Amino acid sequence: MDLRQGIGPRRPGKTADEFQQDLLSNLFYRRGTTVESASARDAYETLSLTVRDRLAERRSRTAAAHFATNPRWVYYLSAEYLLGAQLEQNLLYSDTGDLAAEAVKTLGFSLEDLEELDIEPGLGNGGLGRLAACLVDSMATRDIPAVGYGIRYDFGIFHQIITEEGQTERPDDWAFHGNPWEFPAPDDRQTVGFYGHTEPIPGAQTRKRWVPGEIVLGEPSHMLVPGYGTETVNIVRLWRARGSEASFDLSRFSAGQYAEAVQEAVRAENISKVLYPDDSTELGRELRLKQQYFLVSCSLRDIIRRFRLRNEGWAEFADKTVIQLNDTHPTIAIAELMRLLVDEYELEWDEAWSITRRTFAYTCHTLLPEALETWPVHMFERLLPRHLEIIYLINMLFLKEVEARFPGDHDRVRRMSIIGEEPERRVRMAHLAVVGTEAVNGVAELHSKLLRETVLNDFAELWPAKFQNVTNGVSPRRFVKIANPRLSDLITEGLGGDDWLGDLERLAGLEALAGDASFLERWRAIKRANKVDLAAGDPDSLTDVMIKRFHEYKRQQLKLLHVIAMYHRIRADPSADWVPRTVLFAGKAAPAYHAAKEIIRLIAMIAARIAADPVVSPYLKVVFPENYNVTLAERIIPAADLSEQISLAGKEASGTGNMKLALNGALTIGTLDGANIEIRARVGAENFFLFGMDAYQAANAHQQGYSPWAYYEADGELRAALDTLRAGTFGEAGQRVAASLLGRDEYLTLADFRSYVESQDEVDRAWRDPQRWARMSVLNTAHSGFFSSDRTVSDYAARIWRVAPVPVPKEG
Ligand code: GL2
Repeated sequence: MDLRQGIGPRRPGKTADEFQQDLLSNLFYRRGTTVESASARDAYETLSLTVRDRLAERRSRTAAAHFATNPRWVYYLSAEYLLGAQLEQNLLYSDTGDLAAEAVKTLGFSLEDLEELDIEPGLGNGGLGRLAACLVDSMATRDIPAVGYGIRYDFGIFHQIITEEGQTERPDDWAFHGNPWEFPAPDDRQTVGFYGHTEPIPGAQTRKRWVPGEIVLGEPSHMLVPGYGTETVNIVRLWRARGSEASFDLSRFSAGQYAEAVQEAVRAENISKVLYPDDSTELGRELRLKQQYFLVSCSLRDIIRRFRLRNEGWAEFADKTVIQLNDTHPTIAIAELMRLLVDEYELEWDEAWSITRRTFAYTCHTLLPEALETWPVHMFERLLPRHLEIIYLINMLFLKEVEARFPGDHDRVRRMSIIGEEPERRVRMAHLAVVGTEAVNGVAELHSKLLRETVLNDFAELWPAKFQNVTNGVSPRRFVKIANPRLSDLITEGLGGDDWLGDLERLAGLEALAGDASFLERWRAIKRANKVDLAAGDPDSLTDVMIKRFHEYKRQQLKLLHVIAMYHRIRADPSADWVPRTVLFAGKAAPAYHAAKEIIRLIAMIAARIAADPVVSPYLKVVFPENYNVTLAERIIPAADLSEQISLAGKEASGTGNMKLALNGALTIGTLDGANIEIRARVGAENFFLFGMDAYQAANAHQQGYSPWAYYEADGELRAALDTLRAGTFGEAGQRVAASLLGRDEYLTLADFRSYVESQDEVDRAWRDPQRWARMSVLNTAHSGFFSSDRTVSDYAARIWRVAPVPVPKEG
């Protein structure tokens, strides 16, 4: 007999009265306060709980449906998640926005007041972390049983402050006031070992015993990830490191040695203390490797625990489990699963290896050689001695396979080895990731092609079928509906319904309206209103935005050279009919990346200089809103007219800001890099401002004796811009940037300058015809439906994960 029959929790109601009642109950019984004394924070927390309850009810039905189906699960392992603010999204996904707006009035607050207090968990650096957040959203939206695993960093990506001195960093204590969206799950705590040594087991061949020298606890909590327009609610499970009880030394404390008494616990907790704020390059620090193993070890044990709830034996493990590695950060999972299967569950090596290879898939997010993680063998050996032994064995067997396929090709064997020998012995995580997985994918067509042709070429020759492309995408809910409500309403009206939010290719229907003058007029008015809201500059000026991490390959320097050229042009002829522009930069630089911080300092200098210049400032304004994060992106993107995607071709794996901006009707000026190529192919070459060399030309330039000085000599406008920098007009930062450009100019900025400026002139011409611009803008939105992360997830599901949706039945 089912003991639960007929009983169950009271379900959250659907009416305004019920919502109101629940809000008050939560205020009294969970927050412990009263209407009279409720602060804004009390109201925020209470509202969040009330909304969360509605999602939790769906979560319970989701879990029941998943349990009954026993499907193949997708486990997404990622060191980063940039989830963005939660309240508005959860109101939308639970369809309680109107109820909430009414209900909170009785507490004396508006929804907008409370949204100000919402948390933004900044548990990621940039595109890679935001992609993870969009993918978990879309997995739920497409009813795919999935769990996202990550680390609950105490401090997320730093808070950026911009002054005339450039960027300074402050810690981001994102959950200082608590996080109402989070459920702690202390019962699912895991134990993780580090250091120590290995011992042979008498009679065993490959099995070994690992005796760790340090033990740390991983304590999980989860946040709910609802699907849009569906019943599914998945979770993101985040691990936080804790010392064990034994890590507190009571006798030392009693002896007054307070710091020593807690040092072991502090050491343990440091593992999840901070997100590493470097982007695309590795710091090479032991703590980071520790973080990676911590994430992997906790998550794999949790995955196995979940598997065993429903299955016996290992034969079906790979049929029930796919683990997607988000870049190389969690790649040590391949060695850890082998260790668990061989050492702890006593499987034969070959069987364990077959399971492991069929379980994992790997997404590569870069082409920059310096961003492909490697770890010194000596560090690995100290921290994870058993894993290194396992990697050696994997490597030995793998290299035998290579030798058998390419007899006598010693150079190939050396190139492909998981262990690099020069200049010091290092573990190449990308090689391990390719060897230990069933599928490897890049994140845009060009990126996947270049991976096969360059960095992973040897592997693609050995296993051509393993390599795939899955072009990135973004959530239309967060980046259109929530970020740009005005445009969303117009689109819904134009298309006669809001189905497009769950089926973004429907935006193509807007093409029919691109010739309708009154529609175009409303489209323009919305852009203008969004600019007024952003309040960054004159809403009638062309809002030209470059919003992304600061990295030399992304070439914020190139944009600055254009700004200086405009400055010179305006000064030379102040009475000409200039197109007024507001140039907006936003983004963070890794704290230790000096060249990138120099560029930020230079922007601050140029912005101040132009603002103080009465001749230039009517036409040109440079702004730099500080602390770029998901929330700020949601304000800037709807207001953008022009999207700067100007990386050197062959360097940006995909980009996702490019997609968000095009979806919101910004026109792109860009190179043939990353997903720009696919955007241009869809929106049409005539609605995209292309410039610069292609990836093949760029790859050969330095070899062919590229000389920045030749470009300096040949182009008067470029020379004048660089001379202004060299003269110190924009401070030492300007001098140093100029020196770098005239030194090696690694990212070929000067080579692309003329083509860029010509393309910008084309932008001005298009802008002078508002009707034409609006039409181009509509067509960008209309043809960007492909870039929904729902499509991305469907591609992964069909081609890599081979999983089917599991619909969750509606309530009762
Ligand atoms: C990145 C790439 O640089 C970026 O082009 C891509 O869009 C994202 C998501 O695939 O991944 N790789 C990387 O290490 N970071 C990125 O943003 N940080």
